[in-house]
Amino acid sequence: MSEQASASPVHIRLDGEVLVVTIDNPPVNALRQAVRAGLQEAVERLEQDAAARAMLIVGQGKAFIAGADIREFGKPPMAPFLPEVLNRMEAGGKLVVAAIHGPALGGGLEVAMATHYRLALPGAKLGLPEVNLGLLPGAGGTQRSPRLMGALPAAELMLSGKHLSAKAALAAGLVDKLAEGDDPVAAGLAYVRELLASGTQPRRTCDLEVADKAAALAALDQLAQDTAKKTRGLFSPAKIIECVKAAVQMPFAEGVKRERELFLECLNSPQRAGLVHAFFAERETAKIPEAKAAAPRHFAKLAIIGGGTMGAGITVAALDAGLSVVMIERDAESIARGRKNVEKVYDGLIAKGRMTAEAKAATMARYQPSTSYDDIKDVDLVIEAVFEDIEVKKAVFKELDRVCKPGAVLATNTSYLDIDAIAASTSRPQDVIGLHFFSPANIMKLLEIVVPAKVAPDVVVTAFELAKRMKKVPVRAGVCDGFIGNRILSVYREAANHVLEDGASPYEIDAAVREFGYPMGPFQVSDLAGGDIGWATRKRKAATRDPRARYVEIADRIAERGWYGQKTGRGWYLYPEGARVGQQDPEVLAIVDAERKKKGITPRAFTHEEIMRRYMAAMVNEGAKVLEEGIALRPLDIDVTFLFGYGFPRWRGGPMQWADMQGLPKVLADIEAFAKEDALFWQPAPLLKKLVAEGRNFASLNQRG
Ligand code: T1G
Ligand code: NAD
Repeated sequence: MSEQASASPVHIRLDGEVLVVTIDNPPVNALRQAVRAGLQEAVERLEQDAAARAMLIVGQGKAFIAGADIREFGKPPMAPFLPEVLNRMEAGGKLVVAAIHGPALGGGLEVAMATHYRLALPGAKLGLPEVNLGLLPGAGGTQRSPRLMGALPAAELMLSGKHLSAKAALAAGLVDKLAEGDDPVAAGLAYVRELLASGTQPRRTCDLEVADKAAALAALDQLAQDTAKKTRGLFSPAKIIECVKAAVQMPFAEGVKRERELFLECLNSPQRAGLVHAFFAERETAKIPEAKAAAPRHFAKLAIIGGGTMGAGITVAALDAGLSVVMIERDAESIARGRKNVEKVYDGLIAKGRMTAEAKAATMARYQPSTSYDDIKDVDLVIEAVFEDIEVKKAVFKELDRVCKPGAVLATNTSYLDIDAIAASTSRPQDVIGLHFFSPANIMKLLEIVVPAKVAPDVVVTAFELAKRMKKVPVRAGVCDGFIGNRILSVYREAANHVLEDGASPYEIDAAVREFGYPMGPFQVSDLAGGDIGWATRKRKAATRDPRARYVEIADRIAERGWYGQKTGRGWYLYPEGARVGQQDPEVLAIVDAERKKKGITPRAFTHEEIMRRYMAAMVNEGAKVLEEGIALRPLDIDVTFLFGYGFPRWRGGPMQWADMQGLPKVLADIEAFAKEDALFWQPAPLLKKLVAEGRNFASLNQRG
């Protein structure tokens, strides 16, 4: 293979007159220090080796180069620095070519754009997704991409974080030629020799000019306004546009200097830490203890029991994953409604031009409606989504136990009920597991996989495999009331109720939560999901509620009036003529005042900051209890749950990451201060106190075993 010692993640060898440089840093050829050093060495070799007339860069494995090594961010920077290596490579007198057969992302595409010619194979994916990490391309990407693609297309590529296919990259001007196959070395060498044979000289991207500067600047100004609205609260998007403006207005050398300044601002922004944490956290949740102990069971045919809101959404997610589904409902009328709920999704896609009638027909061919459990004798996996009533669910699981084949996985989509009790209603508790989808189940990425006491490890692993097939983000959860998400939700929701009764209006609280970065506040969410669901939960819990605990009845007063939210035209807000955005309701404020008077509470003012300190303190404190009880494996599992299931602002990384960035002593101090008002509600989690006492943080519990 290489003349160069293979210890290096960069292999350099002369193939005739072409220096072939292979980036070999599994799993995705990230540009860690040794890769940058290897690349620099290759550039020097090209300059000095007379036998080398050109250089070809390729990636080993599935990727070309997936960018900078994200794990290096936040650590002391190490030379050589990518911008300098690329400027030297581009400036050289000999041809440099990149052959791209997989992901060329961020710094990876910056390497390619600094070469003189680019070839793309069918598997190529080109993009500058740094915005997803709170960053911007920091190795010349914001200056070279506008010169190759035009200012606006380049800015849009960087703001979207999207990946372009080989064909789209050719059309966009990012690559010069397409080739077939998946061997970048062979295709690359042929292309280099073609260029050499035609006497082609180096073409330096830095020398290119952005066309029609005035129009470009005007378009960027408009884009800046639109982006500010769309990316509320995000730091790096505006910086990206500023960089592209520099590419239009400044010579290359000055433009990259401006890029570096803005890159460092992004690097030092807390958003980068939050978004990088989210990037790795969502890739860690599937790493569960059971994965080492078992392999998934085979599954191709599913049964979904119940065709309501969740049953239909889960059916669509399964059909979209290429699986076959038998939907079971109680009677002919219900199954007809169930089928309609499924078809409604696809008809919506067809109406938007995102699906063809033929594709719908092919998908629905894998759907079988039924009212007879005998039709599911041969299914591999069942997901129950019937009424949230333990007796109804137990009856269904008894039926499943009677008809399903041995080894079939039996799952329940319950939101709160005791899965150990449901499992115990069968003769095969080892095959029973919780699969808690979120509404709408075909859209929401989160899947809480709830592990009861008697489940077999291969059933847990099968559930994670299903999540992967459905492109869901799985989180392993233990059995308790509400598992990870709904349990923590009920506590910070209660904290919001306390603030409501003590003086803040529901609209102020929602505004504070939106200002924090959420798309909606808790009262808007209640109106969206339906106030009747929360009411049913409160009534179910009434029997076991601690009589000493503070209980705010305002939500009950609203629900008693049948004001459930959007589905009834009013809830906490008014929704005239089916409006989706609510209007403040003076009658609600009157109800709030009346309840305060009943309790003799004199309302006081709350700042947004204080509202959020209580909201987040309740969330983090309950999160710590969920951790110490082993309901969640790691703090990152809680973070991913709230990022993908509860609208937590991604740039804050999740509640536990947020707490670390605040400093746990500060969060604990808040809880202890609030406990002076209500010691029963605000009981600091022992784990939180322990971490503070030991000077540690939640991140220390995320470390791989
Ligand atoms: N750095 C470090 N680790 C990375 C990585 C990276 N850039 N990309 C992926 N990994 C790890 C990941 O954590 C996982 O590890 C394994 O690789 C497989 O990833 C200077 C500043 C390439 C499309 O944003 O989008 O360049 O869990 O599970 O689904 O301007 O990974 O196995 O231990 O995601 O096949 C810009 C990020 C960086 C691309 C492959 N680049 N990566 O997807 O596998 S900033 C990115 C991806 C930058 C410059 C700037 C995807 C992928 P583990 P995976 P996949
Ligand atoms: P739903 O009322 O919309 O649908 C339930 C369906 O189950 C109905 O169509 C009903 O006909 C059917 N059904 C009832 N008994 C049956 C039986 N014995 N056999 C076959 N079908 C039967 O309810 P939903 O909102 O879809 O909730 C279903 C489950 O999902 C509940 O456990 C709920 O807690 C849970 N869940 C709901 C949400 C949500 O946001 N709606 C989110 C996560 C989980």
